[in-house]
Amino acid sequence: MTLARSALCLINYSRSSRCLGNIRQISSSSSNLTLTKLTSELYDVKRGPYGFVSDKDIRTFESILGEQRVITDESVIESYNVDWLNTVRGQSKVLLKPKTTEEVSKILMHCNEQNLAVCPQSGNTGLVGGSVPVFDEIILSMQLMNEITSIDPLTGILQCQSGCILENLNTALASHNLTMPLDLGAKGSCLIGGNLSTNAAGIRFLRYGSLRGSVLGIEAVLADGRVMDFSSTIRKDNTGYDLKQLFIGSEGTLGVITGVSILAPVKPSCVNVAFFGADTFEDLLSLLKLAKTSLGEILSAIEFLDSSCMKEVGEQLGMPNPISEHPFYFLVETSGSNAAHDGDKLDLFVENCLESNFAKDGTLATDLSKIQSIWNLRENIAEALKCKGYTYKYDISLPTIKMYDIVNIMRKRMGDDCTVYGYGHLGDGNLHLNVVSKEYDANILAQIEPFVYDYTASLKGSISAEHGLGFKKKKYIGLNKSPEAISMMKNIKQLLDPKGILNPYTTLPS
Ligand code: FAD
Ligand code: 2HG
Ligand code: ZN
Repeated sequence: MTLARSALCLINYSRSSRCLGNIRQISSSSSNLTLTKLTSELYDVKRGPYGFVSDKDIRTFESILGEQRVITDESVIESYNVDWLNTVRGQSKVLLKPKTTEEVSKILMHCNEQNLAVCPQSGNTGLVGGSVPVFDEIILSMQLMNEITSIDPLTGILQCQSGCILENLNTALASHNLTMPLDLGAKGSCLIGGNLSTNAAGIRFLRYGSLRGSVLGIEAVLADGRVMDFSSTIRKDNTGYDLKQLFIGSEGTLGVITGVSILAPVKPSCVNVAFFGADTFEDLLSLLKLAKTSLGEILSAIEFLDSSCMKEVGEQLGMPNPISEHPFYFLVETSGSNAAHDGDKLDLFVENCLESNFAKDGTLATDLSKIQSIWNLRENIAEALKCKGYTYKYDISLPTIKMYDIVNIMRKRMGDDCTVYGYGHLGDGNLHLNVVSKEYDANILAQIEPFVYDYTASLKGSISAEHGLGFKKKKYIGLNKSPEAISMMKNIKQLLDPKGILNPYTTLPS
C-alpha cells in the first residue's frame, strides 16, 4: 500500500523552521549502588601482585595534590567504584583528582615506583566494565582537568585538557560556529579523554568518521610519569609512526591522556530529522539505501530501533511514540548549510519513502524541540533498559544486510526469562543487541556468551564496534585479532607500562 503524503504526521513542516542549532539531551545516572556485587565476587578474577596503598603513599599524594584532592572517604568513593550500568563494582579506597599534567606525572611516577595499580577514570559512562577498578586500584579521576586552552575559528582547531565534558566542548565551539565531530547519548557526562580512550563513535560517525581522523594531537603520561608530547595543530604530518594513535582506543592501558587537539568541523546551520515506521528489517534496509541516494552529502545520522525498544522508552521513561506503532523505526538526520537546498532533497526523499511503501508512517521534525524529542527516544534506550533490569550488552559490527538476524535468534534462544532488544547505528552496520533479565544470572550469561561472539566472528564482524573490550570482553579479543597481533599488543604494553600498573585487568587477555 502506498501512503499518501497526508498520511504522514508532519510536525511543523515549513522551510523557514528548518534551520536549527545543535540539540539533544544527556542521559546519565547510576542507581541501586548497594545492590551491585563486587566484580571479584561475580567473576573469576585474581588480584595481581600489586602493592597496597599505605599511609605514607597517602601523604605523598597529599604533597602533590593537597589534602582536598586526595579522597579516602568511602561514601564519596562509592560511586566511582561502580559503573554507569551498575554491573561491576571495585573496591578502591583512594580517589585522586589532579588538575595538571605535572600532577598526573608525579602521581604515576610514585605509583610506578611503589607498584600501585591505577584506574584512570573520566566520566565513568563506559559500558564494558573498564572505567572502574576491579580490586583496589587507585582511581585517577580526570574530572578537574577541564580547561579549554584555545579555539581557532579559522582552522577549527580546539585544544583542551582531557577532562572537558563533551557537551561543554560543543557549547564552547558553537559560539565560533563550530561543532564537535562526535556526539553520543552520554555527552553531558563523558569527558573527551574518555572518548578518546574508548575511540567512541556515536551518532556522528556516519558524517565525520572515526575520532582517529579528527584528533590532531595528544598529550599522554606514561606509567612511569614520562610526559609524551604528541600535541600538534597541523593536519598533515607524515614524519614517522603516528604514536598518538596508540593511545586512542587503548582504554587507559598504555598511558593517561591529559591533553587533546581536535579538528572541529563547521556547525551545520540547518538540521532536520525524519522518523519513520516500517514493517520489516528489509524495509529498513531499503530506507537506508534511499536515504543514501536521495540525501547524499547532507546525511548526518541513520539510526534504528525495534518495537521492543520503543515500548521500554515509553513504559520506563514516559516518552511517547510520535507515530503509530510498527515493528521497526528508522531515524534519519540531515545537516547542511542551505535550508532551501536541504528542504528540496528531503522532500524528494520523503516522497520516495512513501511511494516505495517502505515507510508506513512517519514524522518530519524541523524545529529544535521536536528534533530533540525524537533524538531522546533513540538516545535514552540504554537508560530505559537499565531501569527495566540487568542489561547484558553486545555492541557488534555485522554485515548490514544480516544485522538483525541475531536479535531473532536470541529471542528464540533465551525464551521467556529475558527480553531481547535490537537498535543501533544502522548506517554504520553497528547493532546494539541488549538482553535484559530481572537480575544478574551467571546461567543467563552462559546462554549468551560466547554464543553471540562466535556468531559475530563467523560473519567476520567485530565483537566490539565502539565500546571497547574493558573488563567484560577482554577474553574474547582472539575472535577478532590474530595471536600475532595480540602478542604485538602485549609487547607494546610491556614497553610502555612494564610493571602493568595501568588498568591491569582490562583490554588484553591475562
Ligand atoms: P570512562 O567511562 O570514565 O572511561 C572509559 C575507559 O577509558 C576506561 O577504560 C578508562 O580507564 C579509560 N580512560 C578514561 N579517561 C582516560 C584518560 N584520560 N586517559 C587514559 N584512559 C582513560 N559509546 C560510543 O562509542 N558510542 C555511543 O553512541 C555511546 N553512547 C553511550 C550512551 C550512554 C547513555 C552511555 C552511558 C554510554 C555510551 N557510550 C557510547 C559508551 C562510552 O564509551 C562513552 O560513554 C564514552 O566514550 C566514555 O567516556 P567517559 O568519559 O565516560 O570514560
Ligand atoms: C548507543 O548508541 C550507545 O546508544 C549505547 O552506544 C548502546 O547501550 C547500548 O547498548
Ligand atoms: Zn552506540
